[in-house]
Amino acid sequence: MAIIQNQTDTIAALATPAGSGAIAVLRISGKDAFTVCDKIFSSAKKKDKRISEQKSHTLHFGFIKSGEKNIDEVLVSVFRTPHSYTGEDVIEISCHGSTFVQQKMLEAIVAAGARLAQPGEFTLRAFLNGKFDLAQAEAVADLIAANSASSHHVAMQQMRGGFSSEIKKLRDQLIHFASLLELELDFSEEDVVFANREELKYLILNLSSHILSLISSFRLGNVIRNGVPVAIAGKPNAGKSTLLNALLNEERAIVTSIAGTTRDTIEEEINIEGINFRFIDTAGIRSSTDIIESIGVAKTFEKINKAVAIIYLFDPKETSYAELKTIIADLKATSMERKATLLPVANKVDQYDIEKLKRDFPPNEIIFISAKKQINLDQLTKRLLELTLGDKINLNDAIVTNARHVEALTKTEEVLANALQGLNTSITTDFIASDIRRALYFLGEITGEITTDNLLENIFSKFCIGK
Ligand SMILES: Nc1nc2c(ncn2[C@@H]2O[C@H](COP(=O)(O)OP(=O)(O)OP(=O)(O)O)[C@@H](O)[C@H]2O)c(=O)[nH]1
Ligand SMILES: [Mg+2]
Repeated sequence: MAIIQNQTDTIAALATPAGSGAIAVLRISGKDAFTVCDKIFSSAKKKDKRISEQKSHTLHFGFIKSGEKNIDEVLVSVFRTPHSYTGEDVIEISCHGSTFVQQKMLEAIVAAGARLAQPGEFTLRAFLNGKFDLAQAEAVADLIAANSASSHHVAMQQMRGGFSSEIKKLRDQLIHFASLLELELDFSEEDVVFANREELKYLILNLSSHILSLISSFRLGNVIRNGVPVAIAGKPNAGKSTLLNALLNEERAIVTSIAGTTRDTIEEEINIEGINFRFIDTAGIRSSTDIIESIGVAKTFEKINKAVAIIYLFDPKETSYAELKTIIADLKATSMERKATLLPVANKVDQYDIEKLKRDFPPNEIIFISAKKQINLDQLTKRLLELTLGDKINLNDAIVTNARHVEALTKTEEVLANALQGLNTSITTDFIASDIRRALYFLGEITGEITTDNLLENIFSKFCIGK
């Protein structure tokens, strides 16, 4: 609960990543930010210059001292409350990026009266000072972690308040009805009806369908935010490692004609049209007396279990269609707890007559490729994109990327369904009012109208220090 307390302290942290670089930035925020800086800063030109007397959004060149000794030549940026990231007085010191300088700077800042910030404490303060709502604050962390065009796009959208305004709209509509219902409860003796039941039903149906579509967007949102793990599985020698290398365009995994070459799993990320796919090459599935290979095969099943998509690669000369169907049914029954998609892919078609293969294997179920000769790999990646994203990808629609938000939306939808059932069975107003109140509560949790220390602690402790 530490970060929720002591919101009046002045805090400091390194804002750039640990390690050496061209420059590093240290950030100080809080009511004493300027006086802390005054104690350790001396201007290069004007000896009596005081940071606390400078205008907001100005830059000052000088030195940071530890006692009488200069630690480094720096640039100090001044942001006055409320026009700063946190909404408080903020100082940012850009210094040279040596780890030694960074350490000495932090020590000097702490000695001058600031304390070290907790993870996410700057953003927590920004939230508490109304700089943005909770969903926007969470998007800051997503933006920092974004590593693909789509995850960047969605995080930016959320940070700018796109998703929040969607939630706010839903909430505002409910608030109107909630207040009418509360009014009815106040006048319950007189048996008056302020909230038109038919309108309320219509509204709830509308909200529910909207919420359900937001919930279903999480599938895409999760993919965008976390990437898609794709396991490449199959018998030994099917060409799994060759496929990984071909997708990567690099000789990453060892390929030999000896069955059982790959023993440990190998994972590599590949960006396909803005989505990060993490391909996992696995040990070929067979029962083996070799201890190392057996552990490898066990790991293969683990990866199959966790993957969102599984490429089952086979050599059509080695595996008949009948056997393939048994293998797939087995995998689905024993090793795929989550609803993953399994793609059967026939490899080594460079060696075979494709027309004949298409008679033996239904071409609408199977993709025919040659990993070695790089034939039809684009068909495979296109299928993967379709499977994981569905056909309509519109990144400008509100997309839920955060598990916490889905949970709150799911709870909202549950209580709304309850309310609707109540309305249909003419249940008393107080029950309906209580459901609507709970729906408002859950929606409020997303944007932070409703918060608890626990919730805040949970969210902000996942941030990095300095953010
Ligand atoms: N002709 C042909 N040979 C291929 C193709 N793909 C893979 N091979 C060959 O098949 C053999 C096995 O390839 P690997 O990629 O090592 O197979 P693997 O599935 O990773 O095998 P394990 O790691 O033992 O499970 C190698 O000799 C490859 O050159 C292909 O598309 N066409
Ligand atoms: Mg291999």
